[in-house]
Amino acid sequence: ATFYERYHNLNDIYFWIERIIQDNPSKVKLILIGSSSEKRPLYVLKLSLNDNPGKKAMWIDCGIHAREWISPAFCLWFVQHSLSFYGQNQDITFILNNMDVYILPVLNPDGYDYTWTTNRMWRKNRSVSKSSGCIGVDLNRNFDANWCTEGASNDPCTEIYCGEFPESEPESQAVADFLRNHKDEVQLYFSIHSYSQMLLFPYSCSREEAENHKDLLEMTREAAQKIRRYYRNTYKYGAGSKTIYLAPGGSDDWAYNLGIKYSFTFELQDVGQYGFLLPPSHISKACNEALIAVKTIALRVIEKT
Ligand code: 0X9
Ligand code: ZN
Repeated sequence: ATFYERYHNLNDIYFWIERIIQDNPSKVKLILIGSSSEKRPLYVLKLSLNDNPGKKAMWIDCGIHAREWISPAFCLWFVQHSLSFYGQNQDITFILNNMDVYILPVLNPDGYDYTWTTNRMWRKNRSVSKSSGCIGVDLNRNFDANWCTEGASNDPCTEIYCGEFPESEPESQAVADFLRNHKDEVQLYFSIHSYSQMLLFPYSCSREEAENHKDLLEMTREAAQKIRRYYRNTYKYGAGSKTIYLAPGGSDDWAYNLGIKYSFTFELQDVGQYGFLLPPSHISKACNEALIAVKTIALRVIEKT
């Protein structure tokens, strides 16, 4: 198996980032957007393969939930694919000629490291709640989108703890600050999770329909169809609240309300056989499925704008 067909611990991912920057200095820039609650750096890679003036951008974050290892693996896969196939593959070339890509490979480094050293099933970040002594905020309940209503918990000892206030956590604050500062540039937002094989879009924080619901539905329908056709696998698609469950404070809904009208959460493989413990032998197919979905949607967004 190649490097990209294995899972990597946090240190190896930091080394990988360094190597990617060194080997591709004109194509990839390193941006430090903040640090985690245990003071680890939060690095974003900016892929800019073409200097078209006024180019727009897409954002992809991975690893917001610590135990969803296929997610950081996808971010690495995406970077590798972009750098290897720009100028070779028609779709990725067209996409990168029209968009820069901001990639955050591990949004929750403290939690990710903890799943490698101590508890494989950890989900949240690693900040300590003063009142209870319990550890961790669910970073995908900590954004300012109907924060801490039904589908989140204000009990620090639960897996879906929303935090003390919106953006109370340095990880969610760093992402929110970066996107606020780049909101005129970023047109398309992806957050990568596992598992359950779903292509989701706003809203998850309420049962309301997004203003461009029909567009989003059509884009995810087409992406799911491509996955079925090319990889013989089934992904559900639809608004989060109806397709998975009501869950407020998520990054996708927050980004949508900021004005990023093409905002998606992908749940990658599988549907529960291995769950979060997806074997490394499945990485390649899982990532290629997600890749074709990202490409399909990016092409549609470029077409519309
Ligand atoms: O509950 C979540 O945060 C996501 N599912 S997971 O099993 N990976 O934890 C779904 C997120 C969907 N989007 C929002 N809730 N905003
Ligand atoms: Zn998740």
